[in-house]
Amino acid sequence: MFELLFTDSSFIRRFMIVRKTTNASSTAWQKDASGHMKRSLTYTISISNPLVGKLSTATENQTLYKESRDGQYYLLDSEVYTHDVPYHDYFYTQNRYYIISNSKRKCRLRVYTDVKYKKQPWGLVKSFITKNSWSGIEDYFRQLEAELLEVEAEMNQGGGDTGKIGGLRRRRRTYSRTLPEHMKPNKQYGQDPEQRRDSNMGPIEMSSPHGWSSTTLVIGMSLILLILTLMNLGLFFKLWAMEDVAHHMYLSTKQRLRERNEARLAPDYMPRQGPEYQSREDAQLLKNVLQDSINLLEQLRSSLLVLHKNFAMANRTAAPH
Ligand code: HC3
Repeated sequence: MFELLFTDSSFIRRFMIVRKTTNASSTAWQKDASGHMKRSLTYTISISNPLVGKLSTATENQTLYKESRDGQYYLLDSEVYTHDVPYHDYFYTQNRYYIISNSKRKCRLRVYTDVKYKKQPWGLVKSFITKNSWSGIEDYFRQLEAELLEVEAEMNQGGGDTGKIGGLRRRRRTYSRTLPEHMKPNKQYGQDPEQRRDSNMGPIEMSSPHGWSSTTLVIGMSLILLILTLMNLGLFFKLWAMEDVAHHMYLSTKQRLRERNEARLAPDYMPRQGPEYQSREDAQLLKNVLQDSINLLEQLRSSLLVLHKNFAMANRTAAPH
């Protein structure tokens, strides 16, 4: 297994062709000062995610720990840096490969993967990176698993030459695989990964680090969004009503002004109001207009405060925990 995955084997070359990985080159395994073996690879990966460019160069630094025992167990860490994807300067991927020999002809491979952050991005960006990285990583390891199973089938048929594909059909077998917490199968599919695979249930149910399934999260967020929408609708009607009030105010002020002008232009035989009375009436009119404006502004202020609160709530909901 170590040779298949971590040397220039015909398996890994074939796998690179399947993954449309090109321009691969690697340094030789070399012991470092602390006694671990190191090598680094560079290659160009092709990406099927429509949100990302089609190609990206990548550097992979691999460390084979000195605690490894040839033919018995291997502990290997690899850090993968993808250079030409969005937000590439924020993250890298850490893979830990564990190979343990079960018997002379059998071994178990475990892979642990984590998306590591070099600097902390804004909440939404972080969830975008995590989501898209995980889907690419999952896709890669599913394919690696399928190819390894194919090689195993070839070997069991007596071929033993891991370099040839030989037109074999994939044989399904029971196998176990340890998924990281956030990828563990949902109970409704049963605990056996094979069962889930055969039931052809579509995408695997993911759960958050807090143990909530993605469905629960989606339902929760939809509810919050619904409440926010209702609150915004309320706000919309309130503003509408305010516009109505403003219109009435405008009409009544206009009416009052018209009445006052009519009174001024009234014929001489009609009793006239003295200048003192008129200025008192003007002041009263102005006072009314000012009071109405103050009321309107206060209503506007409270509505804007509600809107501000809604935005803050929406931001908190959108940011991942
Ligand atoms: C999915 C991935 C590119 C492929 C990387 C591979 C599968 C390459 C071969 C290595 O042996 C294993 C490996 C580890 C990490 C994988 C990368 C993680 C993230 C990257 C995506 C294309 C990045 C998309 C994230 C985005 C959209 C924010 O840029």
